[in-house]
Amino acid sequence: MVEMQGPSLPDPELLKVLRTMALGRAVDERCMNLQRQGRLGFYVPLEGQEAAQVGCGWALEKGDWVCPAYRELAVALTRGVPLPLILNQLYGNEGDLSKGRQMPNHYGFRDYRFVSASSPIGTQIIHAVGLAYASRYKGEKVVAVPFFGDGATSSTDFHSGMNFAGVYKAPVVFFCQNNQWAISLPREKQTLSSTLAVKANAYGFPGVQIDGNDFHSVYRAVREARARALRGEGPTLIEAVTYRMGPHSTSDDPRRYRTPAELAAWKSRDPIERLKVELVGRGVLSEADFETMQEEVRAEIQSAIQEAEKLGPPAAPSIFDDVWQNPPPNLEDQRREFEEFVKEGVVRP
Ligand SMILES: Cc1ncc(C[n+]2csc(CCOP(=O)(O)OP(=O)(O)O)c2C)c(N)n1
Ligand SMILES: [Mg+2]
Repeated sequence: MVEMQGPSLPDPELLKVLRTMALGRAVDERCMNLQRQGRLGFYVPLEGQEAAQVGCGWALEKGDWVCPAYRELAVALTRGVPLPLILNQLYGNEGDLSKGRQMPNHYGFRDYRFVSASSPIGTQIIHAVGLAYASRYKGEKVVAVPFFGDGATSSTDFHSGMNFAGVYKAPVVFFCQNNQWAISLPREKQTLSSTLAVKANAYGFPGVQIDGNDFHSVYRAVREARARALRGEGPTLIEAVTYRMGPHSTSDDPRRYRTPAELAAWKSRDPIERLKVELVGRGVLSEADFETMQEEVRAEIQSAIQEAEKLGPPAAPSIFDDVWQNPPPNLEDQRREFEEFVKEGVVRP
């Protein structure tokens, strides 16, 4: 594992990093509870992966493409996606850009080059490779970053994407969060490879394994991979070693497949605590300052939730939108018929 020492950014910026990580964690806690209360249908937590997600997001530039899986909420926050927009998608309300048609967590934010989340494992990897190849063809100085897990390294799309990007030197930063589990399947049973990073050797470009719970290591590794890609030297695979502290999603119970001792061992390597302790140690932040930061973050979330819950569902006839640029006559007929039903009160507006 590559060890990188010392702060990567000036302290005022590290405070913003810590706040973003704390925001990600607090959104997670609230959303898990909202789902248990029946106010959200489903949620995918990221707890434990804050340094990996914020570290990678922080190292990217505005024009870079992000191709996430379903767990990358803290990456969206780091890219500057407003929290209310994220919450509106989780609620599937009338403020949701995808008009309630996607599962919670499967958002996309065009203005932030945050591509719609991929649920079929690994598909976003080849999307990113295509985006990177096309961007270079158009002369844009940007990279594309697929985010994927340890489990996704067994997908066919991982191999196709890695091979194509290697051969064509596409400006891709393959960002793998090895969080040790693919739902209930542990990393050891996923592959016999000694590391996931070593898989890059087969495709002829560098693979680097880093401490994914250390913000500085992640930030530096991504900056370096990004610069290399833009110099025309090709892709890099980064394996950020981290841990999924929560369940896979609100639909499973991790106590059925992993031990409390394992969880405790990883909790002692909590990425937020680690950055906080460093900043407190250097006198940049006090414990009281951190508590204030937490309160601010909680208040921000509370007000965004209140706003999201005020919004109703998307207008029912909007199901006819966005599929055809010029809808065929039979669909126009159906829309008119449907609008009549709405007027008569047969279906809700
Ligand atoms: C092609 C495909 N096969 C199976 C699934 C079911 N599935 C959903 S998440 C998941 C595990 C993915 O693990 P990993 O890539 O490590 O990502 P993580 O969830 O740990 O972030 C599986 C098998 C799926 N979504 N798509
Ligand atoms: Mg995993």
